[in-house]
Amino acid sequence: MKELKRVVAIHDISGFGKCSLTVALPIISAAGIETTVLPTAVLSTHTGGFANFTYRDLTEDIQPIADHWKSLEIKFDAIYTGFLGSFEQLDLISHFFDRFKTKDNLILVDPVMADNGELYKIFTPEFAVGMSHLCKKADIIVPNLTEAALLLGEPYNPGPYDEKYISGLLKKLSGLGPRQVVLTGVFFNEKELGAATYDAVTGEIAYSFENRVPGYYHGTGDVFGSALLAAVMNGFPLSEAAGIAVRFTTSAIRKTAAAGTDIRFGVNFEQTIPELLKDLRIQD
Ligand code: PXL
Repeated sequence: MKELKRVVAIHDISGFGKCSLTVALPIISAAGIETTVLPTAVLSTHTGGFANFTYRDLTEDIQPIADHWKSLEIKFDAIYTGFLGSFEQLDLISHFFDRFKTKDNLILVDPVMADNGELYKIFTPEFAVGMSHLCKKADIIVPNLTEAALLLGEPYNPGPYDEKYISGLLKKLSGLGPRQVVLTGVFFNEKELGAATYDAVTGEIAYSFENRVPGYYHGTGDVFGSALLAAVMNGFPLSEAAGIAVRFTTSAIRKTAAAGTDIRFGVNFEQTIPELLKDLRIQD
């Protein structure tokens, strides 16, 4: 039996709509990794397309929760952050990193704040600048193309892209601080969509693509990030982990598209978990 690793996932709970913690917790746990959660906010649904969602900001709970864990001497093999509930949480999470970082553990920051060229409604340009500071403390960051532009203070490019543009972005993003960068939403033509990875120490750049499924499906960034972390924690090199996460996310999208589900309801990752476990060689 392999040693049981422990991740802390720091995202919101959107009760309905399958994103953030309702995606990270099942995927990472299914991959054989203990998952502690630190909720940043509680919403009735995610903010992407539903009117009148409820929003309870949990900023005030973060420090006491961290203090309690510290008093219990709890340690994490990885810290995985996503959607943060307020501007103040950027500083609180930065402090959390300082307290819980060890020489062996991994910080993965998904700078969740924007997609399709636009910031999510609840965030401001100042939040994007704050997020670029938080990324300095990460070992791996997982921005999409919109988030990458915001982190770098550059205009958004809707694509299609070429290798020169993508490798330039990867290197600049790593220049913010993280050794490894995974860029999602990369495409060189209209048929394929995937991710690019960069490791600043080895200099390796790699790409993983699958056939594009038309349409925009909600929560796919969180499905991708959770599967990526699950693969990294199971010992896969970053480029292979990205391939596993691209396959898993695309397969979940395909099932959702075939069922004709409302795109706001999230993707069918649940019935795709057996495929992920095969890819991770947890299940034959
Ligand atoms: O999937 C990213 C995400 C997470 N959490 C909340 C969101 C979104 C994207 O819109 O609204 C609350």
